[in-house]
Amino acid sequence: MVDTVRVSTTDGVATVVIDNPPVNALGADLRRDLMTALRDAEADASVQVIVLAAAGRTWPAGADIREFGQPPRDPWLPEVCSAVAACPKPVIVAMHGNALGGGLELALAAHVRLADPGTRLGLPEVTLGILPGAGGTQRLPRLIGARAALGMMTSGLPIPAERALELGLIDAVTEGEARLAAQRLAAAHIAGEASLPSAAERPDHRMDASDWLAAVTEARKGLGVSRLPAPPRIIDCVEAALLLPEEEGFAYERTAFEELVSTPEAAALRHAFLAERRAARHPELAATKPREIAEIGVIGGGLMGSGIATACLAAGYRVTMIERDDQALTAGLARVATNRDRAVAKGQLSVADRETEWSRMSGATAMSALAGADLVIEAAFEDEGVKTAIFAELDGVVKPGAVLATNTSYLDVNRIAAATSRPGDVIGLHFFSPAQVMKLLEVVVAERTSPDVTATAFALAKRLGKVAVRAGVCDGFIGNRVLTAYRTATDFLLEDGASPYQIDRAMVGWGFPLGPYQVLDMAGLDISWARRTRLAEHRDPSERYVAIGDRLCKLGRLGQKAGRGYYLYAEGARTGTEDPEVLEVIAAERTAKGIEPRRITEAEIQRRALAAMANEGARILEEKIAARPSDIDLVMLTGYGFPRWRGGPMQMADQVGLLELRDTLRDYAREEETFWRPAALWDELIKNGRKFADLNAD
Ligand code: T1G
Repeated sequence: MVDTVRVSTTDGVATVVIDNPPVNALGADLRRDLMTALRDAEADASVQVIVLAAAGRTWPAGADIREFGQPPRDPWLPEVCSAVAACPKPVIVAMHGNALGGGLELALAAHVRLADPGTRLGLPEVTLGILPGAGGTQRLPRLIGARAALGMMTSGLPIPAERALELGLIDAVTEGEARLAAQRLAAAHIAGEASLPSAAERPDHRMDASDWLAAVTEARKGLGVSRLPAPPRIIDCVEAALLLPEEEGFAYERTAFEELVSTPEAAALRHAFLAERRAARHPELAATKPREIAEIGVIGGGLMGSGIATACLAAGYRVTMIERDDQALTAGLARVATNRDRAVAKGQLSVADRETEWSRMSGATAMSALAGADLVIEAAFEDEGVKTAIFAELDGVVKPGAVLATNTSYLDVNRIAAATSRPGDVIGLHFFSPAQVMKLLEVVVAERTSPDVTATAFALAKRLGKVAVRAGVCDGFIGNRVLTAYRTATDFLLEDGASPYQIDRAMVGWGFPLGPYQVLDMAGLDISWARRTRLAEHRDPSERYVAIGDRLCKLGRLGQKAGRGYYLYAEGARTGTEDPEVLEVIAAERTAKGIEPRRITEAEIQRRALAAMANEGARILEEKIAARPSDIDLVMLTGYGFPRWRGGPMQMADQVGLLELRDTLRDYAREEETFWRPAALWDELIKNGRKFADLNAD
């Protein structure tokens, strides 16, 4: 058994160092070792003060998320925190890195809190669908007031050490390492040269009950109708911290925590957290060293190219933009400049840093300017001929070992790679617009892509602050394939009797920020029309095809940009109004197909949407386009607005139940066999009593 705690005692000071990499998560073994160390220090007559510190890159970043959903193991974290608070000898905690969740709650139980200058402190439990369950909802408001405490706990956002000091959450931001400062303070206290802050000296905000209750009322009003169960319960716990005796307040918090930790929302949010970290793990990459990237070339200065260039520039790379002529280049560079000016306006970038950064940005109209690039990202017109010509030219320009990436959103990366003499250096990097904002990056690995090129793509994504998901080569990779299935299902419903407005309301009610037809209007109906047209020759004539979207495009109803699509848009409006003309087009399509419209419920819309997405996900897994179900979920959560607190289509399929969903698909397949036929994977999992989650091998 590896000891997770090291103790050393000098001149009456016991220093207890937590050492449980990578983030000192407060798992069961660490909690046990911490209790033992605390009790030993209490019992040791030579110890007068206890310093609690952590090794590695951070103070405990929370409870161990991987333990949730499993039977809890003694000692529970609240018990450890209570032991710290009840310790008869002063406990000084020395924080650094990320003092989050249970880690901050452990510090809240101590008598004195010191933090390194770069420390971030927070209670992010709400982002996991739960609440601080180790005394945070009781101790934090007493220390910093209910209003500030509620802000921290309902937002889940961390604050810097300096702000924590202002609030009274910590006693000092140390000069240099907090552990050394804590040991010095302990020694001075023992020598009678310094007094430790005492509980009596601290404000107890329970004294101002009216302000506390006002803060609770404000927080409740501010919440409105919360889709998530945790925020209102956090507010209830803070209210209880004032109104109930201490022990009852802690018990109330524990009950609320246990309610929340077993909710489907909490399971989904934990799933999303672990999925993000799992996505970068692929066995063949484990021992693969990424190539060094310093100079990046971006071909194309349009919306995508300028967004990609912005993201690379902001991440510290030297960036050269290539455009076909001076006019286009000037426009492309101006787009990047505007993007960075926005960052300055938002306070994300100082004017001085903006100037320094811009010195790393250049442009050219000749591909030869990329001779020194370590990576080239092509973001030219979405046409195979255009792209293969660019890659053929690049092949003769860039240095050996340079990585060549295409930002194509659906084209065959194998065919683009074949245009070069170095297919091993070619990969797909599918950014989402706006590329400087959207987190998702589909890393499209072609047949001959070298593993170190794939590793380079993941390393680039991490440096860009993106969530990278590995995809195989196919039309639509992962996200657009699942989106197309979702839209096909809703198009069928349009023909069968639903209106686009009813469908959008149903999907927004289910948790999407926008319904499928609102998204189509925003993106432009012509984009998916072009895809349908491109795939028309491959379409099975026996398959059901809904031509409503094509009809609307032919009427010039291309969406917001045309002032009308599925909705009607007043000049400059981004929110549309329902349009009877669209309903007439749909009615005409039904008549032409002899379809008698039927009543369709919100529940059916939501169920068909989920079934279609999960079934396409199962097909994507069977074809090995995605490595695991949680990668599919991650794509939909980070790139397509799937509600994070539902975890993604594969997580939802597990929660609904594979047997139920498989049988639903079978029922639908009786109407339209090809589209709704359940993938074979459903039967395989059901037969073995497994879920999609069982395929998410870490
Ligand atoms: N539990 C278990 N593993 C964790 C973890 C955690 N709390 N936090 C991180 N990891 C793993 C992560 O999976 C990855 O593993 C590695 O550490 C590096 O993480 C009672 C109940 C701290 C800001 O929500 O926000 O306390 O993939 O890639 O980018 O009230 O990790 O290498 O195997 O994210 O430098 C509350 C969650 C828990 C903080 C560091 N705490 N963590 O970011 O590294 S609930 C949190 C983070 C709780 C109490 C309640 C970040 C980070 P692997 P990483 P990073």
